[in-house]
Amino acid sequence: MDLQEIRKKLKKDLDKARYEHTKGVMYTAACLAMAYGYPVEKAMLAGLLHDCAKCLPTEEKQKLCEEHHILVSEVELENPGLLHAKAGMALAEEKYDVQDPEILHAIKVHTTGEPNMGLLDKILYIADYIEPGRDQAPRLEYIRQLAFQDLNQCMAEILYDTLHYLSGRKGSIDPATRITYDFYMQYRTQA
Ligand code: DGI
Ligand code: FE
Ligand code: FE
Repeated sequence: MDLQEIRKKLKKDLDKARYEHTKGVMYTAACLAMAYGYPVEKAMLAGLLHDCAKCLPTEEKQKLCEEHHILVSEVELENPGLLHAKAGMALAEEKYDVQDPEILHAIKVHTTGEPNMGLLDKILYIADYIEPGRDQAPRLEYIRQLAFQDLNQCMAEILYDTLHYLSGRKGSIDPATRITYDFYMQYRTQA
């Protein structure tokens, strides 16, 4: 399946806003891939598919994970907003015929991150946060610049702001998000 064919299918799976966000992530991932010497087409594919399961009902996301023998944590069951990452990996493989392990892994960890992420993992995580359609996060201008200067420091700052944001909302924070921050905080230069 080429990018064009995937885009056509995806448009039916996502609502309009999510499809617009998806295009933003795809092109932003392409830019970061250019800046850091990662294959551009692979980055675009990851960006295109990262939220492919986002608009499915919770039960279908759970079913996808079950069928693909993906372990789902308690926190993911209680906060179904988290489940679309793992379910997305399953759907990317099943429906969009993606076999590349780097792409599948980047989709899997795009919401919480994990310690010691690979280059594509970081490109996707950061692109998701900074794509041009985003306008809610604090310090976006700073974080967007950092994205093209230092990926690890950028990860640290995004995770810091994300934990801060999540702690002010109800619902539990996924331990994976904290563990990821604990790893990346060594790259923070500000106190
Ligand atoms: O799918 P997107 O909206 O593009 O972005 P995303 O995959 O980063 O998901 C963001 C959503 O996930 C947002 O509603 C907050 C939620 N989220 C991210 N980290 C955590 C979290 N929710 C909980 N409960 N715990 C987390 O650690
Ligand atoms: Fe997402
Ligand atoms: Fe997203």
